[in-house]
Amino acid sequence: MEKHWWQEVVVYQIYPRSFKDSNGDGIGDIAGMTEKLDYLEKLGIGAIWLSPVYQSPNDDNGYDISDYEAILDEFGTMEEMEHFIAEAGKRNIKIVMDLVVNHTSDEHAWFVEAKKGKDNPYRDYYVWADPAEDGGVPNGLGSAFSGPAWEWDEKSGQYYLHLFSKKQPDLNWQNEQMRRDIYAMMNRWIAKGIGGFRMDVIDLIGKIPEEGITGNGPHLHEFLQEMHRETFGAHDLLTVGETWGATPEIAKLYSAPERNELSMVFQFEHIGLDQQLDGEKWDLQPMRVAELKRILAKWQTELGHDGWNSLFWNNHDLPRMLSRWGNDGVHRIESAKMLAILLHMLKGTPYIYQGEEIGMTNTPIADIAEARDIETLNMHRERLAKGYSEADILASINAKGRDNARRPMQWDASLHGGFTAGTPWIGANENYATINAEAALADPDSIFYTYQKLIRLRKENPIVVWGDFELVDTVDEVISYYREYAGERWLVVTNFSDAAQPFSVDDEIVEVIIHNYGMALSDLKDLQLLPWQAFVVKVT
Ligand code: TEU
Ligand code: CA
Repeated sequence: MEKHWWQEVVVYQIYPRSFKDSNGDGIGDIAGMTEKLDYLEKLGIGAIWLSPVYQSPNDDNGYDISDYEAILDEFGTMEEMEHFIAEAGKRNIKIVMDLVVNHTSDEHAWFVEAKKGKDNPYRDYYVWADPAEDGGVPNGLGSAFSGPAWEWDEKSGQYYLHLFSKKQPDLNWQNEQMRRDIYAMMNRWIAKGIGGFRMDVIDLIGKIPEEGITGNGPHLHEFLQEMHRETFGAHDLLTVGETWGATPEIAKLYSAPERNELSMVFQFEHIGLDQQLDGEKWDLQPMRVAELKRILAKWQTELGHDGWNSLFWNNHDLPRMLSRWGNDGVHRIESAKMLAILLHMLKGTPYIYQGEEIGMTNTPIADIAEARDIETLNMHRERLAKGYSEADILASINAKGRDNARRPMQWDASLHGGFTAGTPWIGANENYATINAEAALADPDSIFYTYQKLIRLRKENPIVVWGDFELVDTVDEVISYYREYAGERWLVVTNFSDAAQPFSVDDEIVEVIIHNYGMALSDLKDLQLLPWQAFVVKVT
């Protein structure tokens, strides 16, 4: 398999609204991000996945784009964006833009035109349908943000499709001219020297709404191969598709090199483990570590050779994993380091979400007035109407709400965690007084330096990038595996629990590579692992 730069780097995701505010308006901005490039260079990351910075009414915080080639006023100017790309490049950091082309904002010029009437040239850039026999919505398709996926347009007497908010009308990818306009826009961004694209819900662009098909539609891969040919295929860019429904077999269709589609995909099979099978994300069940182990191992072995894995615990849509499945209380430090070691020693490209590297935690709310995210606000309204108690709804929001990831990045112990000199658009977690980047940098034993070391290990040891994966058979709560490359063999051992766990193998330790508890390790026989203990050893 040909080797690429994006197989060897660690990617850092910035959610710009919450990363760093430079002008005191309480909203993160591009100048603020540029100020923090030295911090990211120190961490050692090789690319930044930048959530949308384009013009948007912010109905879905920028995932509703009204102009793909203008920068959101609150974030700054195109000149500042081009300066950011250049400054990142000086630090060997590539910028991976968020490509949101399953839908636009309803304020995008194309949709403004499309709504003018059925004969408008842009009408067919979107998905329209006549009412059903009873005058209601065309079919049962639902929005991810509650309610039907169809919005009535009085003027034309038709509905338009929106798999997300009604201010996010779905684009019609069957329309070739629309596709060509998207490719032209992508090429203009590529010409600015970006490092690639993260492709928002890209598995939905093959949808056939009249047949109720949304993900993995029949033309999906035809469109991606066309996009590859028409845009990034001529460049060595990182392209990662967000594909909620992917299995390893489907992931090969996206990432097998000979298919000329994408570098890799984000798959979410592990992410669904604490969701009731027949429920929504809000309907919780305990996560079983044995299941997590099985799924991680399956993706390592089934996608390890003819495709490429992305590796992540967190992003802007997910609660913070340290609170979700780790221990954000007495064992916050050890469990954060355990999560990092477990993930970063796997085969694939790891992604760090802003604040994960300093052990930031979820931020519970006591009142829905503290919530900002449209998904949460719509669910709150929908579940109240269905008779759920306020307490149950808030419990679900505190466990799984997206605002948990979107609280201001905690830079220091000053007001609002040093994120802004003004009033933040969303409150900071009060624990910024102790959990912040400044404190992390001053503490050689901090979670930050564990991430920094894991990134350095990846750069200095081919085994981490290219080594084969082999799962070790252990008790359910211990996830342990070998990595092997060119005669070298590393053993990764992690206790994914609050309790002591047994572990024993016959290998001899040649060298301790990393250890979250730090004390000496001399033997691997008949161990009693401490809560959240994690280490990597080179073995004979
Ligand atoms: O997310 C796709 C998506 O399906 C998520 O919204 C997911 O269903 C939900 O967040 C689970 O909590 C992408 C973006 O990452 C997300 O921020 C956008 O809201 C969405 O697409 C629409 O663009
Ligand atoms: Ca600002």
